[in-house]
Amino acid sequence: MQNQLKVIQEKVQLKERISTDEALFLYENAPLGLLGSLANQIKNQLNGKNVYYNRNIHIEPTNICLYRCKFCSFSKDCNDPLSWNYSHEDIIEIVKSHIKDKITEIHITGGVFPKRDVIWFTELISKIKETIPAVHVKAFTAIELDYLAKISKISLDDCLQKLKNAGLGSLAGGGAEIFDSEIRNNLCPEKGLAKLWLDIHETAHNLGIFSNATMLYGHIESYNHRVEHMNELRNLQDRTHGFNAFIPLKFRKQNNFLSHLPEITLVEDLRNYAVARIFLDNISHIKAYWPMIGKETARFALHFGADDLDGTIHETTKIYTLAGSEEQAPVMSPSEISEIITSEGFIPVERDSLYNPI
Ligand code: V47
Ligand code: SF4
Repeated sequence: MQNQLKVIQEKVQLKERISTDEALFLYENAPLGLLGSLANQIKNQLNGKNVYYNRNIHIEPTNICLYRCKFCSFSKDCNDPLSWNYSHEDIIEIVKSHIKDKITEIHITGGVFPKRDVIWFTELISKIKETIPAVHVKAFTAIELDYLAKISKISLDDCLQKLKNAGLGSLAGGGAEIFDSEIRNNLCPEKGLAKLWLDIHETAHNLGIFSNATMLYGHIESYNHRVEHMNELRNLQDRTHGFNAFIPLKFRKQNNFLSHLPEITLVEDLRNYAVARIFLDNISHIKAYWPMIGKETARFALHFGADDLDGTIHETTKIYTLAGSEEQAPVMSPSEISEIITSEGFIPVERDSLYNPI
């Protein structure tokens, strides 16, 4: 075992890629301290002491969703008193209320709504860009896009091109969950096979639209499923170089069909950040998404490979508050984020959505 760890350590030193077997070996056998030190080495090679954040809000146009993923605490039927469904005007009001916060990014994801086509979304994006011309619109999971193209009766290429022309800047990383077909079929059969998610991101990258990649972990999957998932992402990134960041999303258990499962420990979260940083040698940024894991875990993650904390949020997302995150009203000012980063020994860098320093 010591020998295999040494081989991996040498590979990291020489900036060589580790194999899927080696990633699995790290998950199963490497001590936490060693994982942190290897992940830090790679983080330093890629980003130095920089830790990135941005000024952003999330808009969730609706929580009405046709699908019922087992891990989801967000989706509702249209007659549920807890459902919402914003109009363009509602959304533009939200956008206007955050002009004073100097936001540079608006992240838009929501349920798979039965009756909203590409015209509704192109008009929405155009109105947002009229309100704040310089803002970057990062929107849609691949799953939303697939449905949008289908109900609009156009090809995915055409759908993406129309959204890009309206001002779409990049795609959100959600909907990836776990690519293994058995697990995927068990958790979220309506989302289709992994190939669909991967093909949509590849199409977007080929049209010059960057995107993020996620992995939902800590539920019924094995280490091997996580490695296979990240391997698919690494292979696609080799072809397109279109992923900006990888975001591990920790399964939170409240108010969903998997509430009987325990949530995994902080140590497991940190091991996961570290293995991701070591394995995904071609994705520059690993995001510790603080509204989901909480500020304290996000702090720790900075020592296990994460170099991005996402943004200021301004209490605009409900996906994780409904699922039981520590952050029931997520908002951080730029100075609070900077203070966290500085107190952990790193350099805060405000970024735009493509990781250019502002
Ligand atoms: O696909 C849903 C996850 C995703 C739960 O691109 C859950 O910067 C944990 O796309 N426990 C949607 N996770 C969110 C998303 C996202 C979030 C932050 C940043 C970015 C980005 C994208 O949320 C879903 C699913 O994987 N999710 N329910 C839950 N109970
Ligand atoms: Fe709908 Fe997304 Fe929730 Fe699945 S995860 S039920 S697609 S809102």
